[in-house]
Amino acid sequence: MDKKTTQTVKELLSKPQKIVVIGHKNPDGDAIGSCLGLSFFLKSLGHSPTVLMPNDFPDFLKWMPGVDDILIYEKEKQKSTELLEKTDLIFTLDFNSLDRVGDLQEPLEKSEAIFMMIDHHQQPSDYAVATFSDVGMSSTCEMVFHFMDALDEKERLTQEIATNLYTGIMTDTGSFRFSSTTPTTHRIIAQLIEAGADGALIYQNIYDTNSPERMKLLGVALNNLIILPEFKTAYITLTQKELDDHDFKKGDTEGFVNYALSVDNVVFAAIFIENKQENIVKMSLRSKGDFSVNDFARNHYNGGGHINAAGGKSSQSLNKTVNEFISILPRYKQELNDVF
Ligand SMILES: [Mn+2]
Repeated sequence: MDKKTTQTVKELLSKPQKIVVIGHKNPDGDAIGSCLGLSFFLKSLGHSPTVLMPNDFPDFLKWMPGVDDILIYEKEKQKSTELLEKTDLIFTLDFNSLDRVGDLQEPLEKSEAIFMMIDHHQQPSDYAVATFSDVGMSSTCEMVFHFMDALDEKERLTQEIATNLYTGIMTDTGSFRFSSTTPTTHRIIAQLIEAGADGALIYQNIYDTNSPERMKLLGVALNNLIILPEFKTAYITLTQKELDDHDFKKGDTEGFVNYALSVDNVVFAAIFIENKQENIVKMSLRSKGDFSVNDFARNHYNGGGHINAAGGKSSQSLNKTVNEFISILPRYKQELNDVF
């Protein structure tokens, strides 16, 4: 965090403030961890923070320290709106633009509070009085650590803060394996462990929580895996019936696409999931190296994301969507074969 932003933050926090800390819609480990970690820190400085999320989040995050005090906008609109009306400061964490908070966007835009952003996504909007944005960071949780450090308050690190920040860094780095994981990330992790974060327990709480139905659905997905060696591409399909047969819950297919990408010599992977309720096919796309699934999703599927991870959707049937996908691949043959 640069000197000017640090100075602005120090001034804003120089007297006790009412603060709302907000994460993005469909909050993940980094959004929840950074908001809770920051909130504990702000409380220790004498402020009155509340963590507010646009909507609910998966059960595997519901053990995190402080999680019971999170206010969920979708469930408590009135209370959330009143809170936003009387707050002094709003911290927005792990997102780059106010359209990432769903229905919470309107009350946020109406708010007269002072905004501060901490985030690691590209192209931050400029709504905040103080913006700490760095796309080189592994996670917003790592940035909350830097934020505490910049304010010379690192000694306020508690086990609660450390556990929250560790969780977000672990989940956003794919357990410390993505290229965004730097020596600094590991140095911070070391300090979080020293402050009481239990890495083995955190991993268990997050990843060893599969329902038997989800594991069987993964079996179906892997059985449906198709490899197209010519295009170094692999894809998975799941029909609505297959989901229904396995008591599908939101989030159950999270990460399935990565199995397709883990096949030797595959650099581009997709999963196509039929959604009869919305009458669409949802897809997740993953890639290795410099093949941009962000561009692919933007060009063909009304979506987008990051260079190696993106999403999109199609209003055609599952079969048509897959056939179309296969028909597009020859255009990318050279590019796909040039990866590595
Ligand atoms: Mn993040």
